[in-house]
Amino acid sequence: MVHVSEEVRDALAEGRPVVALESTIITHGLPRPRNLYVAMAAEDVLRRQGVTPATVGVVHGRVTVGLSEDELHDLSLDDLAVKCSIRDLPMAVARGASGGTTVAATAFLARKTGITVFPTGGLGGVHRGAAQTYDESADLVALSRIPVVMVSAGVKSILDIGATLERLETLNVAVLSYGTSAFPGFYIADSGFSAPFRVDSPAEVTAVAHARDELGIEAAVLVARPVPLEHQLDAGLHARVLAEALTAADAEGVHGHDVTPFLLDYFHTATHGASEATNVEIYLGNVELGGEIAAAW
Ligand code: PSU
Ligand code: MN
Repeated sequence: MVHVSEEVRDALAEGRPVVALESTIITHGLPRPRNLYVAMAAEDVLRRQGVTPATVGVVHGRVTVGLSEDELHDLSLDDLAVKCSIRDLPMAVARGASGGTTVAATAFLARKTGITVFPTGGLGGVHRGAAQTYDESADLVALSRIPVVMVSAGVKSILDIGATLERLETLNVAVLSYGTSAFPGFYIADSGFSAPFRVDSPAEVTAVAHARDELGIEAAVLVARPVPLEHQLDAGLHARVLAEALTAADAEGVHGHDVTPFLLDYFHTATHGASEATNVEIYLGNVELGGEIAAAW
């Protein structure tokens, strides 16, 4: 049921490094035409490192690991593309729909295919007000069960970061901040929370992940890489826009899987593209670190 491209199959068979990439960031995370540019740029970053990219997505009901350039192009323009978390995959297959896979679904399919390393921009987590809404990303539960090595700029700053860190602890996900002891906050380098562990090299990450595997622990290792300071969003702007975005989401009754795309889109518009530029910096930097980790692995 999972179509794996020839390029990815060959790389895996020959034991060469492969890195999985998600596609919700293309279909729902970034506006056009930046989304396609970023999808291609992420693959280029990996290829330049000698790492094979495996972008995951659903094309007319075909679950695919290793989307072609044409498939990426079509997905980036598809208004009907579904945001596919794990629970949405069977529906997309049954109905022949196309979709972008979230962190949860991408991690699931990567692991099934034998790919361990998977970078994204910002992981999903516990939403603010979750005590009332129960809105917590399926990314968290997925990471508790899928032993990938995930690279992310912490969790998205639109979330309740303290609660998300608590949940990651409950869910047995090891959180390693990269090159800092602060836990990053996506658009902002330092979320104000500290990370449980600090690592400073790809080799340290792979040592932890190998030990995890030897011990038979089935949860992900999360590498939290902060956005470089020169690319972070201005803290004042961030606080102001976040407050506005949350109020707007509430007023418009946005809920379920629409919340994250709504808030990201609000940021991109209200900051006149500044958050979009930051998001791209975050993402491509995480992809590069993912490539280094995969090579070290
Ligand atoms: N990182 C980004 N942009 C995104 C996402 C992550 O820089 O759009 C996506 C990922 O696919 C992640 C999803 O899994 O947002 C989380 O959505 P939710 O909060 O509904 O689980
Ligand atoms: Mn949600």
